[in-house]
Amino acid sequence: MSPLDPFLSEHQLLTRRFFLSVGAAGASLIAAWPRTARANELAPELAEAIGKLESFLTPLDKFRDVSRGKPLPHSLPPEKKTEVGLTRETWKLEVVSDTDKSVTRLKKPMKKEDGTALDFNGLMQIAETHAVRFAKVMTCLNIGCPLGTGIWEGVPLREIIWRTQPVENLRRVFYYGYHNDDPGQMFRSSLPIGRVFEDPYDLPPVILCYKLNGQFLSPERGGPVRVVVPEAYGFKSIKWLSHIVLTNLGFANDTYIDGNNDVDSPLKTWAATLSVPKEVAANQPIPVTGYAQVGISGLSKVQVWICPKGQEPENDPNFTTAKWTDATILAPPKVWGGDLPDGKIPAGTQGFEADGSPKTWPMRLSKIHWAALLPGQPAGEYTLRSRTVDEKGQAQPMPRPFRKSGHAAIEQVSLVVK
Ligand SMILES: Nc1nc2c(c(=O)[nH]1)N[C@H]1C(S)=C(S)[C@@H](COP(=O)(O)O)O[C@H]1N2
Ligand SMILES: [Mo]
Repeated sequence: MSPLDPFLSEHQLLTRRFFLSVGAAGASLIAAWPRTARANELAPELAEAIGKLESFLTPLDKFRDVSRGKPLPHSLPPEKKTEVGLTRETWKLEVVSDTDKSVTRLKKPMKKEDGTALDFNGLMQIAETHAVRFAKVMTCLNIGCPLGTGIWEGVPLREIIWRTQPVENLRRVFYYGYHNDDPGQMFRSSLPIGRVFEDPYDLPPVILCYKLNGQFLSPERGGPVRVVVPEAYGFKSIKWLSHIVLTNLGFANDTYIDGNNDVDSPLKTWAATLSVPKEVAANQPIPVTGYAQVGISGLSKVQVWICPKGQEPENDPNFTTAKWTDATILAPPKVWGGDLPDGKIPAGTQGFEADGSPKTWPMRLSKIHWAALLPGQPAGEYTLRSRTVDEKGQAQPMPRPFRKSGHAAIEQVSLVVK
């Protein structure tokens, strides 16, 4: 088998799936297609673009890295990793109260000095009965574009917190990871305790994560153990976790609060293109593909709009009066990618049936793909835009348009028709 084989078969499946799904779901799209296209047939140029799409789950070496620290903790030599607890054999987690500033009482704190810190074996013992898995796209609030989609596995953080037997005066969880023992390098985050104790709106729990796509978490992704907050931007998912501090302080102490960021912002729904021809012949249909991040408000539609350059409607910054047309949201893939062992969605992954098919689609907190074949245009310069409409009918960039709570601006791409 050549290294390309899995890649090709995955794309063929994806393409075939699109052929099958397009008949009913894409009826409105087909109306806009050239007359030569029959209802259950795809224009070859669109089939080709769909065939080249990335997989739903990101291969482990394709995740993008957003790490601070000098040196980067994941780049330390093996001896140093062993020494500072960045291996599964030497990892230790302290869970203590913020004794200086508040009066949170823990009957059983977990501390290195008295030998009660949690180690990896201890975590695995809890995992035997409490492990959870869910799909999530990791997105940096500052960078905007998704860094990768994975199935993250871990133990709910509340399982560890309850073992410390907190008694009262507990309002927030502060947490941080290894930072070269230099306070200036500490990367911190925090959550209200209520979010950790209970999962609102059918969200998965906040976890102490030790596996990604069925394999132990690599140093780059924050191994041995990182926090993963399902609905949050990346900065809440602290890597190389070493300390949890339970506090009665009532405010966020996240590193990301510096830089004017909105640290309480959950993932937004928005779309972007992946392939748009730079130049097309006049009156030839235009194949376009893209992705959408499915935020907390879900996704009902992806829409596209091609506009002659400079002909945008006036006094309508969000283009709400433009002639948007629906793109086709691609059906769930048969092959998920992401280097999953045996290519299978791990058993018991939240949001998936026992046979590995998704319970809902498009899946919330993930990244899905879409395609459209736009009708041909006369020669000229154009701007192509794509946008999402969420399950509540809110079109991008609404309902939360400001940049510092995460990217949601409507993307624009230039296109020349010759
Ligand atoms: N300890 C630590 N955790 C961290 C960071 C960091 O620099 N140090 N970066 C955060 C930011 S800003 C993001 S967006 C995500 C990125 O996760 P990734 O590198 O696995 O893609 O990790 C977060 N966790
Ligand atoms: Mo980030």
